[in-house]
Amino acid sequence: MKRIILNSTLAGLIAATPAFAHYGMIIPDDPMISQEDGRSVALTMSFSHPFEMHGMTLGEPVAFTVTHEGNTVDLSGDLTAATVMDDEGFTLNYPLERPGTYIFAMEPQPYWEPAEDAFIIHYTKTYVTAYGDDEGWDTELGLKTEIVPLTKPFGLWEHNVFQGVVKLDGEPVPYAEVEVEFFNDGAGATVPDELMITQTVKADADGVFTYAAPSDGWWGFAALNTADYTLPQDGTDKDVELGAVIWVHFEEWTGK
Ligand SMILES: [Cu+2]
Repeated sequence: MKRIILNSTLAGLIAATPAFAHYGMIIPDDPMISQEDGRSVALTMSFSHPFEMHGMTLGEPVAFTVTHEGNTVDLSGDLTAATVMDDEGFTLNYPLERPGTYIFAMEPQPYWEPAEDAFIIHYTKTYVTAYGDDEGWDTELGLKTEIVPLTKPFGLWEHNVFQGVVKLDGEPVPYAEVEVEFFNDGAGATVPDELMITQTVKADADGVFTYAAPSDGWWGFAALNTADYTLPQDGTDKDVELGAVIWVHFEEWTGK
């Protein structure tokens, strides 16, 4: 009897877990630009399944901004349409005129996902530091939903932990669920089980989560909450999944 109950519970869990997690993505060619690296950063934007390297369609974003020293500028008119992971995305070459941390953030159009019977909006961001100045690394942008870094979101070694606070409407979200996935770009990573493509951690009572990256590369963190509003699809009101996504690069350990 016990075994049957366990089995049906497992079946329910498997059915409820999407095989592939979607991620809004902003990937810089380099998160730490030094004088020798040049004077700009090249960004690639997509809506994808990062581990499988499978693209979905990213429409023209509602907003694409850069924030530096407290000033936020809209760059959505500067994006160039591009094919990313065989689907529609964007690129941007952005000149870094001064030292400090530049935070790039994207609000995409709501994405209708029939498989989840819901819309998805991933508020996506990443942090880039220029010319050896990390000032502003802990900047909170005040997005609808946002992961605010407690760990400096660049200059991390592989195996380091990354910590952040999940916020929704400016308030920490207790026990928020955070999905974690590796951008398998050229890494050729494989998994022993599909369940390991996306890992999940929960925030604590203060909305703080912790994750240790097993390798260098880009890691995406997506905190998912259901919006307090709906959007119409085919004449019906549908739920909206709000994702707070941050992309963090971990560096290869170059010690012994
Ligand atoms: Cu998808």
